Amino acid sequence: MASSERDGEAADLGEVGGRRIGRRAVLGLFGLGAAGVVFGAKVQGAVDRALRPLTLKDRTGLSSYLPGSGRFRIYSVTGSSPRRTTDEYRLRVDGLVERPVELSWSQLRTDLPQTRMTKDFQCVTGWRVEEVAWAGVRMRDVLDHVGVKAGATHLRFWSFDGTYTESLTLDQARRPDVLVAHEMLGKTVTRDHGGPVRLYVAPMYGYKSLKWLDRIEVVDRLVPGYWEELGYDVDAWIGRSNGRDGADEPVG
Ligand SMILES: Nc1nc2c(c(=O)[nH]1)N[C@H]1C(S)=C(S)[C@@H](COP(=O)(O)O)O[C@H]1N2
Ligand SMILES: [Mo]
Repeated sequence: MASSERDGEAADLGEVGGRRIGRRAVLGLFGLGAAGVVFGAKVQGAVDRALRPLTLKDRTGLSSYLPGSGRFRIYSVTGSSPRRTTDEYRLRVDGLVERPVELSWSQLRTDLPQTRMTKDFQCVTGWRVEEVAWAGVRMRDVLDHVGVKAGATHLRFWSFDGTYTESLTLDQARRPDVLVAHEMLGKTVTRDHGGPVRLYVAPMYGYKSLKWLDRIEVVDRLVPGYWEELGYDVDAWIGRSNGRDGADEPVG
């Protein structure tokens, strides 16, 4: 329970094309320190409310290093970015399926229907990047490819960072805006952003969008993911979970 192990969405590896600021620094700004981590969502809500005037100001460019600046922060709970080339890459899909597979990069791009969408990305800590271009395969097309067996209820996702995990219900996973993404921001998902293949769960906070996707396991029970074990909501609907954004904001 050391606070350093629970330091928000650590480690923050910095920003793309912007100034680097750690979550610790943001919390420190408001004198919350590790309390923001221990009390999780409630304190985070207070942090976000406190940040709101600053985020508004941010639109004028006066404080572009604060959350809300429209830039991605690069997160990795392991503190590093694992490397896998597109040639080496395999996506394992197994568990309660008719035809377990290991999909290569090219199979993922040619054997399965391809989808593109442009949608926002929002981290539960308050930063948001609007109109991000994504391309990949809908999760439901992956599921149809392998054939889900009766009795299956949930999916588990594993990262090849060896640590991060996530979960979705089958119903959530079958939404048209849940993607096994191989392109982000107009090119192959970069290593720092979780390439070559990551999840993009559009209607939920960023922590559901697991990076460095290694394996999808179809199961018959909920197994909470990495952050969920530390208190984040399993159902991470934007605007409806973790006490943020007001409860009645539309999802999606
Ligand atoms: N493997 C892995 N996936 C992860 C994370 C992580 O630390 N490790 N962080 C999550 C969180 S909290 C967010 S907001 C997004 C951030 O994506 P980015 O690093 O591409 O900005 O990745 C999510 N997926
Ligand atoms: Mo996040």
